[in-house]
Order: sequence, then structure tokens, then C-alpha cells
Amino acid sequence: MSPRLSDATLAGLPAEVERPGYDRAAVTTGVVHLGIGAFHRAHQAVVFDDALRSGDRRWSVLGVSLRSPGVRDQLQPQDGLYSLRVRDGSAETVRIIGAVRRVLVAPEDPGAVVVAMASADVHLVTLTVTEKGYRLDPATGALIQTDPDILADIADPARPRTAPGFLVAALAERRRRGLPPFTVISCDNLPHNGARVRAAVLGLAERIDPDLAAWIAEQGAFPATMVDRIVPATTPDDIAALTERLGVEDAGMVKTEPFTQWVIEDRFAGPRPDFAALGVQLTGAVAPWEDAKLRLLNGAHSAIAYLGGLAGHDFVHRVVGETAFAAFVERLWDEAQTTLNPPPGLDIPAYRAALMARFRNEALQHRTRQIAMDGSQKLPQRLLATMADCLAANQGIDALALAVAGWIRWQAGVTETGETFVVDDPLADRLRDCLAGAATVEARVQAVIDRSGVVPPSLAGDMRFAAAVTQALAQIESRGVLTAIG
Ligand code: NAI
Ligand code: CS2
Repeated sequence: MSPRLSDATLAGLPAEVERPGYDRAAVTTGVVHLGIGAFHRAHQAVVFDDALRSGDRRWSVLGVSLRSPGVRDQLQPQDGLYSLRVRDGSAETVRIIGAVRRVLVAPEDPGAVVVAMASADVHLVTLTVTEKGYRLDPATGALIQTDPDILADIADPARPRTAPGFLVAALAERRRRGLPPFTVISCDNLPHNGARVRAAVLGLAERIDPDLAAWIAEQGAFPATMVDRIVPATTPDDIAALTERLGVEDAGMVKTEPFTQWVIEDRFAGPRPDFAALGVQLTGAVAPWEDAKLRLLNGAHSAIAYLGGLAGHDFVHRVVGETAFAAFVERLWDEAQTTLNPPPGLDIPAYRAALMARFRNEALQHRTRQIAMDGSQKLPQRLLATMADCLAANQGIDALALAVAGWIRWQAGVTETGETFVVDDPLADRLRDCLAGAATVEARVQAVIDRSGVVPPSLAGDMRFAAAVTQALAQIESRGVLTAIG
């Protein structure tokens, strides 16, 4: 068995592997990250690693897992070190990231997480807890006050369970200690993610301590962000291949593409690294960036996941490798781009071409099943908001409707090639229930519109939406995905 990657084995790595290059024992923890999955390790942590490499020692990261001990168990024996494998076609670089020093598993000791977040050294709390981790209603964006974990956080605020609960508890503790709030930076693919996490935090704080809520509202900062880097889940084969290359085993590795982008609204409650010098774009207006990314990249991703997945494709590059699917994605982009107000510097035709090239990167092995996960939380911002804007401007929605119909068809849990799967979605039961009693295509679409809680009221009342999705679903069910998109 190969030894593990660690501070002790770092020196023996092959020469071409980039290493942290700074004294990891001399850094302080300026960032707490909630939800230390693959994306954080391949995106924000790399920026903080760059900050540490530049000599600003304030930005080491304490990772927090709000659910399972998996990442802690991978990283702890490795002193927090892990490899970033950047892959494009046959090219690959490996860099060891040193920014994450420690990982806490929140359910094991929630109080320890609150104490860590309340440290005077901590200036930023970043989050990647997935769309569902904010406990917001997908159709309205309001905090789900009846969520059992939110109710538990209200009953016992010092031992939180949810991301909003940890933010409120830690901000309360900072206020008690006379410390300023940290800046909260949501890095999830949600529109207006800053305003949303702020709404979740204030909604919960109001229930616990209205004075605290007023303090957070006045002094807190919740900048909006647009984050972009495709980071597929790591597989055992990826780890085995890396072990072969490094001569040490790295159970915490992440794989990604060369492209990376982070746009942050320039609004902070206190110190932050010199983000601009680190390649992060600071702006007064994130919305145009996030709309372009969510509606073009993520909208196409979800369409590829459901329609490509139903057609039997396991990987994104395989889907767009089929001429009919690539043409369909272009049609979907033609529709979606009519709703955009691109920021200065974003050339939409060039952006689309770059996205298609990124989707075609076969080295990523990005699974359609991974993207299909949690569709109820993703559809509103990726496809439905786009459709509402198209309809308001009397623009066509045929390709977007096919993507939504693909998502409805996906709920059956079986592909057109007969492969069964479990629908991975917090609303899977509700969706199954609303579809179960509906005998016709019209009834299925109407049931989703009326009872899934996913379709926003503006769209639910528009007959053109129901008609387009019904027609698309009828085509998919009677003729199959490939004919329907052709
Ligand atoms: P992952 O599966 O590696 O990690 C997910 C993290 O979210 C884990 O720490 C998990 O414990 C936590 N989590 C899941 N459900 C939660 C819940 N209900 N409450 C609290 N925490 C919860 O996934 P990955 O790749 O790190 O992606 C996470 C999020 O990052 C995505 O949902 C997305 O919003 C954002 N993102 C991901 C990108 C990617 O390509 N993977 C790119 C851009 C953004
Ligand atoms: C993907 C995104 O899993 C998904 O739903 O669409 O995570 C996508 O990889 C990123 O947003 C790329 O930045």
C-alpha cells in the first residue's frame, strides 16, 4: 500500500507537482467554509491558497462538514493536504493545495464549530451547501419556517443543525464578544445568493432574537457571487490513477478543468484578501454575470442531464458529442440569451463557444446523473425564470420546454434504455405523488405546475407555459428524446 499524502510525504512527490511553498504552520484561519465538498476544494480554496502563497498568511481555511465525516476522514490523515488535478483532453497538471488545515464535522460537536466561527481571526465564512442547504422554498425563495431542522435551530440555537443556524449562532456569539460580523459569501449556484442567504439568516435570527437580527441587518455583509468551475465528483479510479502518478495515496483529491471564475459583489464587513490581485472579479453588479452563467451554462447542463440521461448517456461530453444534442443546446441558448443583459466584457457568442468546448472536455468524465440531482432546487433559476422572461417578451420557449419536460419524464426513474435509477431530490416524494394520479400528459404537467412547489406563480398562471411543456412531454413520451429534440 502507498503512503498517504501528508506534510511528511510532500517532499518526495514528483518534481513537476506544484506544492504550497509557504510555511503551513505559520498561517492563521481567516476563513471558515461550510460544506467542504469537491467544489470548494477546487475553487475558493485555491484562491485562498494563492493568497497564502503570495505572503498574506491570514487566509487559511477551516472546513466544516454539516453532514457526514467523509471529507474530514479523507483529509485529516493528510494534514489537510489534497491534490487539484486540472484536466483538459490529454493534458493534466497536479497542484497540492495547503490552504485547508482542519475539517470539523458539525453534527459531532456543533458548539465547536460556533466557537471557531466566532474567532477574532475569522473574517470570511464561505458556503457551498448545495441549493437545498439554505432551506428556502424553491418557488418563493423564503425560509421554510416549518423545516424540522430550522425548528430545531430555533429551539436550541446554540447547537445548530443548518447552515443558516450556524451563521446565526456564530454571529450571536461574535456580537456577545464585541466582535464585528464576518462577511458571508454564498458560493452556491443560486441567483442573488447573497440576498438569499441574508434572508435565511435574518428570517431565523428574527425568530431567535430580534435585536440580533437588527444588528446583523445593519452590520452584516452578504455579497452576491457568481462561481464557475466544473468539478465532477471524484471516483475511486481517479484516486487510483493519481496514486500511480504521485507514488502516494490522496483520498481527498479533486479533479477539474482549467477554467475558473469567481465574481464577488464588492461589499465586505471587514478584511478580505486582495481578491483583485488573485484573479477574482469584484463588481457592484453580480446579477448580469450570474444570469448569464445560470441560464446558459447551468440551464444547458440540466437539459443535457435529463434529456441526455434519458437517452442513455452517462457523461456530458458524450451527450454534446452527438450532433443532434449539440444543435439542441445551441437552440436552447438562442432562446435563453434573449433574456440576458450581459455585463461589459462578456461576449455572448464567445462565451457560448467556450461553454461548448468545456462540455466537450472528455477528461472530466462529468456524470449526467450528478447534474440531474436536486432538480427541484435547480430548475427555477436555470430554466423557469428564463422561460418567464421569454414569455414576457413574447419569445419562443420550445427548447427550454423540452428541458423541463425531460425533468418531468426523469421523475419516472427509468431511462429510455430501460435502466432504472433512484431520483435524488429533496422533493422526490412530492413529485412522485403529484405525478402518480395523473393519467394523461396534460394532467402530469398540470400536476407539476399546481402541486410540486417548484413552478413560480407567474409561470404557473401562464397557459403558454403549460401548453409548451405539455407538447414537449407528449413528444418525448410518444417518440423518444432523440426525435423530440431533432
Ligand atoms: P459535493 O457533493 O462534493 O459537496 C456537497 C457539500 O454540500 C457537502 O459538504 C455536503 O455535506 C453539503 N450538503 C449537501 N446537502 C446539504 C444540506 N442539506 N445542508 C447542508 N449541507 C449540505 O458537491 P460539490 O461539487 O462540492 O458542489 C456543492 C455545491 O457547489 C453545488 O450544489 C453548487 O451549488 C456549487 N457549485 C458546484 C460546482 C461543481 O461543478 N461541482 C460548480 C459551481 C458551484
Ligand atoms: C452543474 C454545476 O451539478 C450541476 O448542477 O450544473 O455544478 C456546474 O458544474 C457548475 O455550476 C459549473 O460552474
